[in-house]
Amino acid sequence: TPPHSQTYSSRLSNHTNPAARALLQCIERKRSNLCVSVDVSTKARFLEVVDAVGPSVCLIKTHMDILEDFDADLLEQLQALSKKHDFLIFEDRKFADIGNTVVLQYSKGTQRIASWSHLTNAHIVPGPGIISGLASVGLPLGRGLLLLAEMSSEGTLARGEYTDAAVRMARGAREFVVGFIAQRRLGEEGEDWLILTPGVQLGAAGDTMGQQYNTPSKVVGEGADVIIVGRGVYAKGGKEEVRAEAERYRREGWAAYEKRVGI
Ligand code: 5BU
Repeated sequence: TPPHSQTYSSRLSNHTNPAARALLQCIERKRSNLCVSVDVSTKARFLEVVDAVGPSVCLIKTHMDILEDFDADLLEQLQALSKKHDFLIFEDRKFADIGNTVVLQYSKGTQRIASWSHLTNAHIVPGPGIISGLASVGLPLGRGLLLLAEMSSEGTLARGEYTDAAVRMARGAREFVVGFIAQRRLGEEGEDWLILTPGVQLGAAGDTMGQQYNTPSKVVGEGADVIIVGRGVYAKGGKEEVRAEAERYRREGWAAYEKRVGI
């Protein structure tokens, strides 16, 4: 059976990367294939949203470079919440430089991304050197990488042959590359890649800057293993509303998964 019709737990045996395995296990434990993208710019709001959605998610996606008051304490508190609520962390940094530079960006600077982020992602534009660079930092720490094979935005150039090239590049680094950011299942039948899909919202077609939305049931039906929802969850307002929205997306995403695998 292709990964598309397998349960998350049965797919564990297809994965050796520790971050991929931890994610699959967390998904099953919490019955959640929801990742919330917390794109807010203050520490107080960031921690409020993470604490509110924590019980409903398997993964928190960050853009740590948009925090105005970023500090070491924020990372400590995020890691404490990750233990309290049982979720993994994915820094959506979209690395895009030569190997030597991404090594520095991933391991050093003020954020030391590799030290706290279980998953991160990279563009394939530079060629395979970007993967070997990131792997030299991430593999010893048990981290995993997602390649950007497709994007959700209108007019994206990441399609067709570009997407195929991303899959080929991933095959050359199977230990570290655990899957793709994509809008649908990628790879051949015998391959098991984790597919994480942004551009998900209920009741909106897009925003004013090119974002395009699909529903959880649509993208999970197309092969998404994890749905990534940002404003659909946190734009609603206070902590209780945010908590309720996250739970609504968790239920939708899980129901779509059960339908896909037929359980
Ligand atoms: P939204 O509020 O649900 O639209 O946020 C989507 C998030 O996913 C946001 O952090 C984007 O940077 C991210 N994203 C995306 O929207 N589309 C893509 O193709 C990729 C990332 Br890759």
